[in-house]
Amino acid sequence: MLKVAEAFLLALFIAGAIFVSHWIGQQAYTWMPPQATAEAQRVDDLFSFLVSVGAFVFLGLVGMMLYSVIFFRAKPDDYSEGHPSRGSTKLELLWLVAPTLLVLWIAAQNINIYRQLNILGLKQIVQLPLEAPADAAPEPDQLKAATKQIKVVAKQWDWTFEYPNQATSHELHLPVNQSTRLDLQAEAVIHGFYLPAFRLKQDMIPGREIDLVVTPIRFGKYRLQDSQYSGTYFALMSADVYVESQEAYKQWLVAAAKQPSEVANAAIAEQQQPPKTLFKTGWQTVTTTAVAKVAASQDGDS
Ligand SMILES: [Cu+2]
Repeated sequence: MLKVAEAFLLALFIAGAIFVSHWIGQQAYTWMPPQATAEAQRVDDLFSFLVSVGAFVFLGLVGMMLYSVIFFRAKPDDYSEGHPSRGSTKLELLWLVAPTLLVLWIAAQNINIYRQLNILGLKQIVQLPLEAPADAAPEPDQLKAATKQIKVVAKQWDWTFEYPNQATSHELHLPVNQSTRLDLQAEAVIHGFYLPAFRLKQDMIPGREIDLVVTPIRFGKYRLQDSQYSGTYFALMSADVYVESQEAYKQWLVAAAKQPSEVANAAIAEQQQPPKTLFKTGWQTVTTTAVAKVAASQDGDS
């Protein structure tokens, strides 16, 4: 009878833990910035899944500890040693198999979401056969034909975006509800393309072109921030990102094509300020790529 009651209590506890950890996983959606891309929805699904799994393991372990403290507490005057339980094959097998299955499940979820995100980084480096077999009907969201391609160049210390109509700008403009392929290129050192609202973060390696497909779904202005320390003016390496209607995007492209690309950016402005130090050391400072280029071109003229 006691065994039945214990089994019932255990089942009740597991059901409760599943319910609570699922609820906590649902809350995880509110911890993130608003989802600005279709990709963000996938990443949030994965994050919510991981939070639920973590919550379930946490509740399970705390539940076991509480159960032991309540039901196996020593009597007030009992100072004897506890029974040294060792060598339980069943327990050791459980402790081996359960976490292994859990980790494999998490890995499978990650690869599944990664495939849907269509980030080519992994394929380029590891050449894993991520493509679905030719005869399999592709899932609608797996085949994201990115019609537009924008070249993103990161250099010390600014972002330059080159658009299909040859316009260049230090702002990233994207049409809403359309997949755009970003061709990420870095000059000189590693930079990181990081947009929290897009839930995308991709390192940019000099000498490598890494594609990133984004499908913005939410109008607005966002902030792109470099996520890899790239030297003196790293903190200033950020850019405005605009998600706008297809019409507005086309109009902006036409206007941008007429605009000469400005050189000035925060790093250059900062670098050109006279040093605010008490003592004039006269020590050389780090020149920004753009200043070096301007200086070189001026030398060429003279
Ligand atoms: Cu950088």
